[in-house]
Amino acid sequence: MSKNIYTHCNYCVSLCGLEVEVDDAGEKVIEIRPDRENPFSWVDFCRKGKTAAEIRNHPQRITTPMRRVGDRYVPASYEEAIADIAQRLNRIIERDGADAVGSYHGNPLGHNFGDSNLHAGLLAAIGTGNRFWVGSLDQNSLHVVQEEMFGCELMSVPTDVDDCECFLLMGMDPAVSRFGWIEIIPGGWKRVLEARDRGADLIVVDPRVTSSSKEARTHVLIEPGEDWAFLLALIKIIVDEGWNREPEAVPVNGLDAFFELVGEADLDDLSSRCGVSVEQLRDVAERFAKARTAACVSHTGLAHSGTGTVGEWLSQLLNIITNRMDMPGGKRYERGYVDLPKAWSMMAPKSKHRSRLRNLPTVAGFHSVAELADEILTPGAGQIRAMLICSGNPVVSGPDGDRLDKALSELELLVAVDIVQRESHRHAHWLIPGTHWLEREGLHLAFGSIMEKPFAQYGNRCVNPKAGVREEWRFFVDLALKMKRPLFGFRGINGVVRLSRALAKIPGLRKFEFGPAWFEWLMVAAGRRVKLSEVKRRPHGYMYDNKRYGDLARSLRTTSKKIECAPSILMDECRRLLAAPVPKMDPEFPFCMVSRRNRESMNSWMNENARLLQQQRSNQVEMHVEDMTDLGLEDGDPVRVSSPVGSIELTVTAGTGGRRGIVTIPHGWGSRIFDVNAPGRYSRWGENRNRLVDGQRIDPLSQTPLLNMTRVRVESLEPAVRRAPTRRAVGQ
Ligand SMILES: Nc1nc2c(c(=O)[nH]1)N[C@H]1C(S)=C(S)[C@@H](COP(=O)(O)OP(=O)(O)OC[C@H]3O[C@@H](n4cnc5c(=O)[nH]c(N)nc54)[C@H](O)[C@@H]3O)O[C@H]1N2
Ligand SMILES: Nc1nc2c(c(=O)[nH]1)N[C@H]1C(S)=C(S)[C@@H](COP(=O)(O)OP(=O)(O)OC[C@H]3O[C@@H](n4cnc5c(=O)[nH]c(N)nc54)[C@H](O)[C@@H]3O)O[C@H]1N2
Ligand code: SF4
Ligand SMILES: [Mo]
Repeated sequence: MSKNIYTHCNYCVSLCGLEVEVDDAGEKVIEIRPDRENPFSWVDFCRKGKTAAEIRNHPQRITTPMRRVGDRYVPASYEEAIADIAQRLNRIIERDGADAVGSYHGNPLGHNFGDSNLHAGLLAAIGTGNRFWVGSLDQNSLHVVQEEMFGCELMSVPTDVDDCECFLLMGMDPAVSRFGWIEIIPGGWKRVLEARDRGADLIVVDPRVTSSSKEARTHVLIEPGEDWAFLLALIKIIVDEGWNREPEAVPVNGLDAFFELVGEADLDDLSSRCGVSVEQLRDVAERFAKARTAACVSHTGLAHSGTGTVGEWLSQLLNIITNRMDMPGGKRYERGYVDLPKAWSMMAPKSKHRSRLRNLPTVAGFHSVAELADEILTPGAGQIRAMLICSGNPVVSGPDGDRLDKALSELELLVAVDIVQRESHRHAHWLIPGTHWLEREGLHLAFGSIMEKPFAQYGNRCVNPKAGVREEWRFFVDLALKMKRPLFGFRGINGVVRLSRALAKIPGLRKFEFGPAWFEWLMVAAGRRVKLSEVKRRPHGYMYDNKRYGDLARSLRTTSKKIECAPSILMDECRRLLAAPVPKMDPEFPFCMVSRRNRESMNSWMNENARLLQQQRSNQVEMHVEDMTDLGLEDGDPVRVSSPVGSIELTVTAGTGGRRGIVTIPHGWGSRIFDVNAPGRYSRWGENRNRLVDGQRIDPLSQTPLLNMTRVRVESLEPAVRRAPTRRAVGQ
């Protein structure tokens, strides 16, 4: 017998509603289907969601804590693991201070509020300022801009897709990656295409031809890294022509100072920087400004380009000066059902911590992965000696992985919490099992406030965790208790946790045990918009209100209570870019390497699933066909791609077009998965292109490494060293 459980997929922020058929015992997933009764979020359903149980049943899955003994791992109990880790961490803290314990967490942790909240509680208990996170490889530019303009790092304005009549999509490929970023727009791309079919204008700005750009009315083939110049040019044209409009829904400060800066810019200069003719700039500016409704949307293509923070700021300003902010069909703020700024200030408290070596501040409470290797490798007071890596793979997803790998190998203690042992965990002294979202339940309290509609869905547990595996949050809490350091740094809280655990042993009181449910109950009640019981009562999801406009003005957290249009750090950086000479081509490294995603893999962690077949062809170097001809290359030829920091070998293929001089290699490949039961045995797919990325080059404001702007050389491999294209490597 089987039963259906309704939940949502947790791989990407499309959060597709799912109908999961499981056996009666709750042990086995029989089939995963889209939940067509979900009123909002199932239409993106893809094979990653369909095959989710395969990751849960991964043959290399870690199902018990594993301790490294020599070159092998031996199983241990949680009690042994926690006692040993607590003792070693306390010893390091007593000897070298709390900053000697570092932490990195990756993307999947952010998909579970309970785990990420109590992970934050553990870090506060440890008291370290050396916190690193995936945001520095992803959305930091948005956090910087939101903090400066709205007064809160997480106050995001999703795109109001259904009413939009002119989309200007920059640095995103939603046909592949779906529409989400720090905006959750389930079915977003399909809804953009529907709007286009009803007559909406669709402009895509990307240096490559993509599945998304092929659907656009206009594809702007921009010079990578120059989106800021493109946006400033559009703004200049709009202001000069008088097409700008007073923002109706939001109070603003500093527009005059910003317009002064716009006046300093020269249109021809901006046009040559971004490689877009003045004629095309005028055309796009006019279409955007004159459309009844419009939205400029910028995503990771900008964030990874070195100038993404200024680009993101100008993208918000383009929306503001054309009256698209918190207006129908523009960008709309959804307050959600909890007070996110308050929750965020608890999870990522404003930190005055500065990095020891480069003296950089934190962004959203965390330092940049670009600094991590140096902070581990450089001796001196404050050197990181122990690391906790939770659901992340920074050796592959971040820059200069070889150096980070070396750094991780020199730690006194490395603890990895993950489903499997990947590249970043290979030197781990302890491997702690992670759970799969099919095995967890919970309401993501932060997602409601970046959702494009007032929608909430409780994630129901579909199957039991693998025997003996504890949810991550339990490990974080247990570790803080064992270390005798107060969770969240709140004195007395550990006693409350213990008391609740003792009470939970009494029949009928189990549900009162301390855990994520406490936060769900408290924060939803404090938000006073929905009742938790009502959300839980609707397993297909709950559209709890109608869309409304005007909340942004009421929610701004700047001192002036207005949107700050001319923050000094952004004005200064923009002026610096304007004054800087146009970057020259380096004859030794004449190509610019950018990234793209694959429909059927998820960053570095799904390219081993044999059922997701497309990936087997995808880890190739894509080049413009004319560039290939110049180098005497043919489709399928093996090539070496080198940058100043490394080189990799792959086969080449003719891309679909786009700007000449661009080399595209998807990220996320080349991560080994180790077999914890067979020392040294691993499997690996493809090559890690981020080995070519220099960790020293960062966007100065967001501290995001230039994952997209790597200067590379491409050489044909001599027939003597030709080898079969990398498919699957299995090693000892
Ligand atoms: N060149 C280039 N590099 C990029 C990008 C790019 O576009 N180009 N994109 C960047 C972006 S946007 C991101 S978000 C980062 C991602 O960077 P990371 O988050 O560091 O890396 P992931 O590849 O997502 O690795 C996630 C890890 O979490 C584990 N995991 C999955 N689910 C769970 C779970 O439920 N519990 C636990 N404990 N572990 C789990 C997986 O096994 C995997 O090891 O990569 C960045 N790197
Ligand atoms: N299938 C799948 N879906 C995913 C993910 C995945 O790994 N696989 N990852 C998820 C995550 S964590 C994230 S953050 C989102 C990211 O989602 P998106 O932000 O849409 O990321 P990409 O699909 O990599 O698209 C980035 C685009 O930017 C372009 N680009 C590169 N450099 C520049 C530049 O300088 N300027 C401009 N204008 N464009 C540039 C690239 O050519 C590429 O087409 O996707 C999510 N969805
Ligand atoms: S991975 Fe696929 S099924 Fe899962 S949320 Fe994203 S689009 Fe939906
Ligand atoms: Mo991401």
